Amino acid sequence: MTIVKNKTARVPALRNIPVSMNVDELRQLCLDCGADDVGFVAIDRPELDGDREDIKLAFPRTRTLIGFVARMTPDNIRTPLRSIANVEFHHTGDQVEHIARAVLKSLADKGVRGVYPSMGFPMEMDRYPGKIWVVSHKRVAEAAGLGKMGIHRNIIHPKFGNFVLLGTLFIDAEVTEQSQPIDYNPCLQCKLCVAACPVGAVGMDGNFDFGACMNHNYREFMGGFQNYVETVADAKNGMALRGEVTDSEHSSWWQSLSFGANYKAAYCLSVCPAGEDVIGPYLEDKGTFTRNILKPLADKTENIYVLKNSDAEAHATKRFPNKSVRHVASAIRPTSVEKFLSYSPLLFNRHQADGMDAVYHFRFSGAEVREATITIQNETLKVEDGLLGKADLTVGADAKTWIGFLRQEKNLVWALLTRKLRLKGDPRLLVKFGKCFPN
Ligand code: B12
Ligand code: SF4
Repeated sequence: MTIVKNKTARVPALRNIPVSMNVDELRQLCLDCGADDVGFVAIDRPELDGDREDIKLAFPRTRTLIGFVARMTPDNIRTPLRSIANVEFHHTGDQVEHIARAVLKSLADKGVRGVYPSMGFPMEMDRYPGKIWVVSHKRVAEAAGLGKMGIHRNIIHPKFGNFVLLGTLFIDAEVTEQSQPIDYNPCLQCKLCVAACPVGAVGMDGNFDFGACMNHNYREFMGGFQNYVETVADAKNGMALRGEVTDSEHSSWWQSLSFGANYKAAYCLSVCPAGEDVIGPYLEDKGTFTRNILKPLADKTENIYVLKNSDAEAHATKRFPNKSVRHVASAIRPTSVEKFLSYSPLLFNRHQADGMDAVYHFRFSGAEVREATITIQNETLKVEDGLLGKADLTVGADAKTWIGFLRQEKNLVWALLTRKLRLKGDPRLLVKFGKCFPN
């Protein structure tokens, strides 16, 4: 491999001055290590603005990010038998990390250092709930020209479609030429992903219901685990627990905890026809494609995990009467005012806000002093710093009491009586606000 050394650099392993690597040779190395496609992005590119601080924290010497994809076996992801899909998610995920390690090992021999963050888990759980991932592989992949996010917000590679998992490496060398994003989106706007998602997480307009996906698809991951443990702890005895959790659900948890957490759906990936290698059957006959791929997933009888009175529950009940709705507690519980404000747009159930037009002022005191305005209008929610415009309801709250109330640890009436929570305006607006955040 050609490494163009800076004239003053002497000992590669100890150097402080970046080397520049030949991009074609680096690409070939990544492909030889098992990547199916690869691209290169310099650390100062604007696409990395949201992640640069974490990248630098993980590896301060980072100069270039290598984004790459590993192909999955599409038919494994498409089958209604989800153990078959999950085994492919796990194996390809492991493969992504093996590829990253192999590339770094080779580069180390050439005096180039680097790190790789996990493909998925483990992530930085001391930040949970929050940005637990170190780098957004999707953002890197887009910048590295490996595809674009489709309506379902997964990367669609122009050739392999969305049947890819993504990996990223941070290295301390520059490359002779950077990659650029592709200039079109392979998403066909067919909306099959919208039709397939059992909890309506993928909106027709590209809106993504983060909470709905977390509560169902990620039932056997971190958020659902809290709820499962609390259900076990709250049960009076084993016999009573049988009324809450079925034998099949306990066993599914056991499998997830023993062999790696399993996804409940990922149907958005399963049905996506885009990508040169996979689009054939869809173009040949859309009706047959829909019958063969979408219908078995839609017809499958299975449990769907939703919050009571949520958009996800309304969607599952209306669209999939053959599936059984199971109520669960929210996978995301705010732990601070800061998290309450940053999570509100993600956990907002827009259809519950039908007809609402209200401005809320929040004044937090105590452990966190903060003022914010939340506006709910046209089924959208906006959070802004400070007290803006005229409030329909002003909520003055001790920060810890408010968070305790949201976490169902503190009682609203007690909070009002003790003046830890004060309302100015129509109190019914607080009830309406609560409806937008079922938990
Ligand atoms: C967080 C996360 C999730 C979240 C949010 C999904 C999402 N749309 O981003 C949940 C838990 C719901 C999820 C679900 C899935 N995920 Co996921 N997930 C990630 C993770 C860790 C980061 C995603 C990310 O980049 N977010 C930021 C921006 C770029 O994404 P966005 O779509 O614009 O933002 C949405 C959310 O992230 C959220 N959001 C934005 N900013 C912030 C900030 C905070 C603090 C929080 C909490 C949320 C949040 O709001 C947006 C709209 O809802 C990556 C791994 C990684 N380290 O990159 C895998 C990753 C994106 N997931 C992946 C997969 C495969 C899935 C699933 C199919 C899981 C499965 N196997 O069943 C589903 C698909 C859901 C979907 N349609 O998007 C793959 C995607 C592969 C591909 N071809 O694109 C990735 C890249 C893992 C990998 N290494 O391959 N995932
Ligand atoms: S299923 Fe259709 S609309 Fe959804 S992401 Fe794939 S191509 Fe786009």
